[in-house]
Amino acid sequence: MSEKHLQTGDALPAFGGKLRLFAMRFCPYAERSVLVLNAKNLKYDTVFINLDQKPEWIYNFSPKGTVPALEYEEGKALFDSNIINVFLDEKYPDAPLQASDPIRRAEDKMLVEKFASAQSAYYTAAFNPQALESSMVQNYHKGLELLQTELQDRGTKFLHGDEPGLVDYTIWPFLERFEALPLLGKTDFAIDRTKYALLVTYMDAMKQVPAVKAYGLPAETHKKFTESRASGSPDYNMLDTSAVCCMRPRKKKE
Ligand SMILES: N[C@@H](CCC(=O)N[C@@H](CS)C(=O)NCC(=O)O)C(=O)O
Repeated sequence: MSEKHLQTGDALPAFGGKLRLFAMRFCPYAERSVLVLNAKNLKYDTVFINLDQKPEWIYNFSPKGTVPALEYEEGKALFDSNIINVFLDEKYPDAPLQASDPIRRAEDKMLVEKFASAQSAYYTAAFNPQALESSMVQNYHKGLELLQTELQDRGTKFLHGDEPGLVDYTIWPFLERFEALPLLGKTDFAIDRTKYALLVTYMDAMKQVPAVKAYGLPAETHKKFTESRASGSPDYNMLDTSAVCCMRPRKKKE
């Protein structure tokens, strides 16, 4: 998979007949959909786009120009990670990722909703640190405590059960990025291994899930991308090896 991000003026690659996800490599919402596609073992293509110089054609798939968007048939697409993921789970029902109990499904959605204030605290800390307020740090820790309590109450390895489900794949991309905050000097956002022992065990288990292993990134990489974005020039192509793969050392002239 090329990690190069296409930009304004770049042509839309030909449709390959598979599901096609429009994404940005460091976008947590796009990661949600990648994880679900991986968890379901679906065949798909990925097109990464530069969100600062968007290719014109992204609006044919996503009216607001946001990622992720999923082209499920040539020229027909869905946008928004939650809409895409529920669609994928319902369209490809083998190994369902949502709870069969409607109440539990609703509880999972409420958990994601309640966790959202920790997500917004993360965004402020990472990209707009001068606007950070102590209430946001509190909201962040409330979010972590909420997850830990939920894991305790549910008594399962993952929030969904013995295997991860939609609720886990929806929340995980943010937990993955939270670990970059202390590396960026935001020590108030560190996830203390003693206070959050159960949550840390859960995070370690998530890192071993094949869908996550195939796409997740280490905190150090998120730190580097965050720094580039916070400085005003996001380095979208920092993982793109296609540019260097074929550069062979030149033969010395005899
Ligand atoms: N609610 C949307 C949010 C998607 C979103 O905000 N994606 C960001 C990248 S992480 C984006 O596309 N930003 C570009 C823009 O807003 O123009 C979802 O869950 O898919």
